[in-house]
Amino acid sequence: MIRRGVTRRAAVLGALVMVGMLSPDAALAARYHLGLAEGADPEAVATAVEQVTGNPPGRLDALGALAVETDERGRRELDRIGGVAWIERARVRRLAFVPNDPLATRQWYAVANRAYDAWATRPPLAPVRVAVIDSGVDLGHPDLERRIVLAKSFVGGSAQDTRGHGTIVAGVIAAELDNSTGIAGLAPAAELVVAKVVSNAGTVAVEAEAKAVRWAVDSGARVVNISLGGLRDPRNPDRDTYSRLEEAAIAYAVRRGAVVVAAVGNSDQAPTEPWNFASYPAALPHVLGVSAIGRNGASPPFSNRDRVYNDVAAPGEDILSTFPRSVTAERPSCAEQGYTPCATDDFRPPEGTSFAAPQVSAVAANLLGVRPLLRAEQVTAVIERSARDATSATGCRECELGRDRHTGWGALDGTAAVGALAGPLPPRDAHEPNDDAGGEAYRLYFPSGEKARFVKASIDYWDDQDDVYAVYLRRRERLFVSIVPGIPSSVALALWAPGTRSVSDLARQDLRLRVSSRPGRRERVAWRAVEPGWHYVQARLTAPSVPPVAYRLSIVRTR
Ligand SMILES: [Ca+2]
Ligand SMILES: [Ca+2]
Ligand SMILES: [Ca+2]
Ligand SMILES: [Ca+2]
Repeated sequence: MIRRGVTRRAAVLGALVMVGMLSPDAALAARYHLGLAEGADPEAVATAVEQVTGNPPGRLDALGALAVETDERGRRELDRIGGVAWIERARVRRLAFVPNDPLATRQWYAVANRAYDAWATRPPLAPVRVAVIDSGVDLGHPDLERRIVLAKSFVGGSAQDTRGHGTIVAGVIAAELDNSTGIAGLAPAAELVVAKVVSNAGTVAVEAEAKAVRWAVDSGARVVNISLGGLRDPRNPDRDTYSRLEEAAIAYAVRRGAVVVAAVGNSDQAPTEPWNFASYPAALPHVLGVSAIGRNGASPPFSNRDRVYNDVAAPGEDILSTFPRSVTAERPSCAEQGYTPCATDDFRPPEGTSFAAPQVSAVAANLLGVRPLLRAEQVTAVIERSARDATSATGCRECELGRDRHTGWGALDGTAAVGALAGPLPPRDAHEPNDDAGGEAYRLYFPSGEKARFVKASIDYWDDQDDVYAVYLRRRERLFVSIVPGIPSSVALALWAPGTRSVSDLARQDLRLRVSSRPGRRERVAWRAVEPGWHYVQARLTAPSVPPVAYRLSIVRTR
């Protein structure tokens, strides 16, 4: 269970922001405001303004100003009029969507990640099911009750939350917005699929987690939030908690098109702080790994670092959210019953990567709410690549320019993510997960009489480094494979023999039959089968590329 005990109390933040919007510059005629100089006669100035512009100005007497519509030439004439202290183009301001929930002004994280700025009013979004794989949820909570579509316990009993962790996560994503109650969740159209996997002892069995992920995806979840995990330590296998069962559950979710979001974990579970490796399942391919960022833009020492699996950072301190009412009732003198200001000591205030992850899940749900046909890898790439780079200039002293191990691509930006949908979308890949040989590879069948097959797909250095395709060859059959990346990038091809179990098995590199070696845009391999069977074609991105790399693979089989 990812969770941190802390003592610092939530601070109060001011009102949500306003977004300044300039009226379009292109218009020939525009509206201007003129300030009257001290002692100037408003009547005389108004007459002069009308003479040069041809339009009678409006009088903003109480403000000592006039308003007039004129073109570029009239605008220049206004400069010559005596008695005018200043002239400015009339500005139009628009309120960012401001929820009426009374505790919303204290949700500093919603301001920091620009959760509502994309919209001037409550946005029309398609409903999106979001799974919360956690300690359950306070099912009757007035801010959550109507947002829960399904709830199931995988540890016996009901999915009712008695610990608080899951109710905090659920509130960040989906607390009822604009209901004049409590807080405002960040995903207005999210429907919660609640899976309780934390036992009464506070532990999480991987089996329960794996079953829950599968159930949630089968129940229609398009986003799966996993704010829990196990230690990763590539230098010490005894300590490393990698699980094939967990990997299979994540692969199942990816195959079914779900966006899997997981906390990279906190160092309170690690031997040292800071800890240099993201936890599982964040450290699995295709999972969007989320770290924490502080109010000052720094990377808190508790937030695990990782060169590969830390994808994005979101606020991870003072996360005001919902909390089980049965637990807050133990502090009857506390005013905010059902919310974290009345939580147990462990969660007052909530802190940790556990509560950063649901902010990312909420943005994923919003993106799918705007564009339900987006694929999971597109949602992931949009969130990552629209993040605001964290650097020493933004308050993170240790953060390098560009992607770094503290914050991944940087700080979550909900408004930039939604805005990115207006531009070219990241490439799709309909064959995932296909990250290894054996059963994981995508089998390419050739229609009868066809010699060639073409595949359009994509790879990403951090989330999806390998695509593996299985091709059946009869004895002495020839195979020609070529790959052309859509952008200049380091893509390599390898061909593996039948019986290969894993393309990353260093002990069995003898099974690797061919590696492309031709430098340039197109990589090729050719082979004549010695033995019949399923051969594996591996496409690998061997060096970082900022955008994900789309590619075209052609596979030709001849006698
Ligand atoms: Ca950075
Ligand atoms: Ca791929
Ligand atoms: Ca990842
Ligand atoms: Ca892949």
